[in-house]
Amino acid sequence: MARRKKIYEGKAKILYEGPEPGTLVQYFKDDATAFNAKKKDVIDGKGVLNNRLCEYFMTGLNNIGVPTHFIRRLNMREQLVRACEIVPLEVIVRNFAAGSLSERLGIEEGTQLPRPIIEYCYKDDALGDPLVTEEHIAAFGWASAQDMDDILSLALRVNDFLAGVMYGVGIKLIDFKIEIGRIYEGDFQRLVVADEISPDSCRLWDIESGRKLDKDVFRRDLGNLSDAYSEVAHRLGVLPRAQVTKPKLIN
Ligand code: AIR
Ligand code: ASP
Repeated sequence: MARRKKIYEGKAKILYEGPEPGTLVQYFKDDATAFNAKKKDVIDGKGVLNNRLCEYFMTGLNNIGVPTHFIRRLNMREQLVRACEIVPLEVIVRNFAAGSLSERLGIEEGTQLPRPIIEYCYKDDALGDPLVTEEHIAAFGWASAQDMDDILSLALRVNDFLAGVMYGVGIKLIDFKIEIGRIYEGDFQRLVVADEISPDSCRLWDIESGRKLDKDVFRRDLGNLSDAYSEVAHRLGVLPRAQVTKPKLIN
């Protein structure tokens, strides 16, 4: 069997050449990293959960008219996506203070923000993905003014969609990160939501208890990460609840 061509390997995913031109296969690994990969572990089943959850969110976005790179899920760990050129920015949307915003501005985690706050980080692992402003983005040509308008509108639509879906299952969307891809169609380019949307890239708190159901469980050693992700998947109906079958006594 011919070995398929690896296009790129990141911390949590691998991209392989797809079956047709303009497509890629996105493979979800079980690896978890945090703090720019200073903390690492392998979490059994994380890749499978993220593949399913990402499929769920991307399909929903496609269905409501928010363009994404997602085509279809192929198997437990892989999905077929459209090849795109990734804009070198991490686009973060925050509804409640947490993480680096709380640290930077001294705002208690969980504080509701007056409006969604959008932040941009320059995607560069060696630099630790530093926060940048639109001045940097324009000056260094990472995205045009028109791109930035489109990116803002995509980010806010994703926020409304995700916050609503999560609210429906008793989860508060604190913040999330997306990446944006460019797809060229003849003389035109289109911006689409790319990479992944999963509990690795969001902060999700149970509304009732405040329990964290996202990667902070791993970052802050708060318990079992795949239990947290499974809880999100079960609530969304992405995975059936495991049948708790007690051993049968045969006598
Ligand atoms: N994020 C940022 N870089 C990688 C990821 N996954 C996500 C975090 C969090 C949001 O962006 O998971 O949901 C904001 O992160 P922070 O650390 O800036 O507070
Ligand atoms: N995934 C990134 C890293 O490995 C950022 C994070 O989630 O903390 O550092």
